Amino acid sequence: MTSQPTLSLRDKTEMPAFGLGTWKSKPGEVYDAVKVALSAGYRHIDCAAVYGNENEVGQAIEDSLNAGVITRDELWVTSKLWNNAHLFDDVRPALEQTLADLRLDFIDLYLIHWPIAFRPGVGFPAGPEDWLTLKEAPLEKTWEAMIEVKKAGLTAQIGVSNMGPERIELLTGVGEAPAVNQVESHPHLQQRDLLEFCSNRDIVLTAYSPLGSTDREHRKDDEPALLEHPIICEIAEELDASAAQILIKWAVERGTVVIPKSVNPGRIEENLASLELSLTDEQMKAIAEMDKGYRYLDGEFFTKKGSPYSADGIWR
Ligand code: NDP
Ligand code: 1BO
Repeated sequence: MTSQPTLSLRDKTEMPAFGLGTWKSKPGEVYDAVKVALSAGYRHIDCAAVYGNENEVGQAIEDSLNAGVITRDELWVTSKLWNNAHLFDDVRPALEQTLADLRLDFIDLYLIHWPIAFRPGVGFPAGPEDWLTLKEAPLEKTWEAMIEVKKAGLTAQIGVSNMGPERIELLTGVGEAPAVNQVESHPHLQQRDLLEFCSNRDIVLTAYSPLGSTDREHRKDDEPALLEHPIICEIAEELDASAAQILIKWAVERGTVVIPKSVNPGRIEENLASLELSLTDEQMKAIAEMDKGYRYLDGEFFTKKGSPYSADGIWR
């Protein structure tokens, strides 16, 4: 079985550096995907309440635990607080719902999903009245509640997602620095400054959409195809590997956690096998040249007419 690299968190907990993404994995597909992944050797599943599939993910985890495929100690489960539960009193119930869906007593990591707030009960805003500003739902209060759920043992670690240095400093000032920051990262968005900022503060960076998030709705016609990029394809040929495997191994080599999504059994195994590859310094250098600050997820869902948020303001 492929050996699993880990990254050390500030408290010396080892976090598996490779996991399975579950955004857009449909109910009806995600149960099998998680079971196949855990049987193949995956040790980390990335979830979120808003993905609408935690119940099925939980069923697959429970069945895999009961079948002895893995033990709870070997498994890392991340989930995320949705934007409609940022008010202090809403954080714990949101995590309790996630725990019930995942059929777990605790998760390994709970993240604030976005620095964006909606009114309680709103899945996605339909009008201006559905949003809360960060004055109305301050991230510091949300973070205080995250610290409380950690103290209560509902999650072993707490962290953030889609946040930049200004917000990380703000939350750190509340009393505890995030353990992890989960952000988009791949060769076209290498996040070098943010990676350095996080590593100087013992914050692990998790790279989402490492393959370019090709199954998203509302893709732009002109978005770059990472999986077809000539540099990636050339390295893939040199190593007798696939383009996806090069992208995944690159992310691990540069010291990030990476969580490619797949519901296809062959690709689930292929992605895990990327951990066995070795990229040379020249290959790493060639990929380093591909950075162009390109975001596949540019925050457009949160900056529509009536929203108090702006695209530039999200990543601060
Ligand atoms: P990815 O970059 O992981 O791309 C997923 C797409 O790649 C799917 O279409 C998948 O298809 C395809 N794919 C998977 N493996 C291969 C392969 N070996 N060869 C070719 N195609 C492949 O996109 P995501 O945006 O889903 O990001 C990964 C995960 O990161 C998410 O699922 C989620 O868990 C997390 N995330 C977190 C966000 C946040 O705000 N914190 C935002 C976005 C993502 P198929 O399934 O058919 O194999
Ligand atoms: C709204 C998109 C969330 C993906 O994690």
